[in-house]
Amino acid sequence: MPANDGAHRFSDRLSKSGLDGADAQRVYRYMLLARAISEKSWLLTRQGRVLFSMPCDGQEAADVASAYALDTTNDFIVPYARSLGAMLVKGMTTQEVMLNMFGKAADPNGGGRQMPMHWGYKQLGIISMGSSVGTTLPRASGVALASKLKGQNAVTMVYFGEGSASEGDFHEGLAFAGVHRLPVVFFCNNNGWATSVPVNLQSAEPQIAKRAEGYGFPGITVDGLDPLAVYQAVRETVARARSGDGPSLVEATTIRMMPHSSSDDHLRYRTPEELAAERELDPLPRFRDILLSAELLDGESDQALRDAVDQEVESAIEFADAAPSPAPESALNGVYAP
Ligand SMILES: Cc1ncc(C[n+]2csc(CCOP(=O)(O)OP(=O)(O)O)c2C)c(N)n1
Repeated sequence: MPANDGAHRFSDRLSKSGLDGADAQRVYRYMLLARAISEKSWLLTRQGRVLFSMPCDGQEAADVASAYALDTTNDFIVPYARSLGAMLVKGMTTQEVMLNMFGKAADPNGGGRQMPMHWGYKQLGIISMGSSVGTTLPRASGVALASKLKGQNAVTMVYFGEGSASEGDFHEGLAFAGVHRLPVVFFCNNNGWATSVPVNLQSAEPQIAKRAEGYGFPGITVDGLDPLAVYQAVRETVARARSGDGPSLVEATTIRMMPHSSSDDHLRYRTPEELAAERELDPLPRFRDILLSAELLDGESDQALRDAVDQEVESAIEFADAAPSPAPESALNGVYAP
């Protein structure tokens, strides 16, 4: 086998996906950053310094690569709590993420009033999420309808898990988008779990993408651990939405390497063996190996990148920890009309 065989095979895959080498490096950096923030946020909850976190470990490839397929300045994202990678691609800075984690006044997601990892950043086109899972789907269809009526040529991407797909809101959101051929991409992270409920107890048909047919538009299942596959699939659905051909449902099969949230202990319903086996599928080392064999990364540049990402997260934590809390008299702002 020629020494650079890996590089050739990768450049084929890259050109099929529509990304170039510099894009692949950027996607990798976003994935590293999402992982570092997720891991450090978990530690902050253990130290009692932040209230809550919902780790995205295992979903970085899906979230980063899907958002990378959007026009980040014009399109809308309706996130859910595990969409951290997509938030970073859409332009939220590490400092802003940490202001949210610490509930500080300058948090653009809610000025300290939202729960940690409950995203919503108007200036970036990130529509405020809600804790009630599934309610984001009809709202995303509403955002897509508004953007269509306004002639904004924007695509709306909504993120949710397979558990949310069992809620009535899923049906309403998809039915409305299908009838009105709205420019929306429904992006389901199927990590196999809704808190402690496995997908087979949630749905007799675990392949969520199949449901799209019932609403009159395409549904595809893609390997959510492979950022190139995700990008390629989502790019097509985004183009379809933008050209007026209507919605799509993308199901990315992912893994959940950590508990559901900082309030959960997954060892009460999963075995250590199962978790260890899942960890072997971690999308980060897998993508790193591909970049190494494609010569888009070497041991030294990888270490430098990881150190820089670590440093970025550490200094954002220091910054957010020291930032002012919201003024007590502002507690009811945005809750009741003045
Ligand atoms: C309507 C509603 N029911 C229950 C909950 C509690 N809850 C929060 S997240 C979640 C599971 C969501 O599972 P899924 O959609 O698969 O996403 P995942 O967390 O696995 O990424 C549940 C039951 C909630 N927030 N809202």
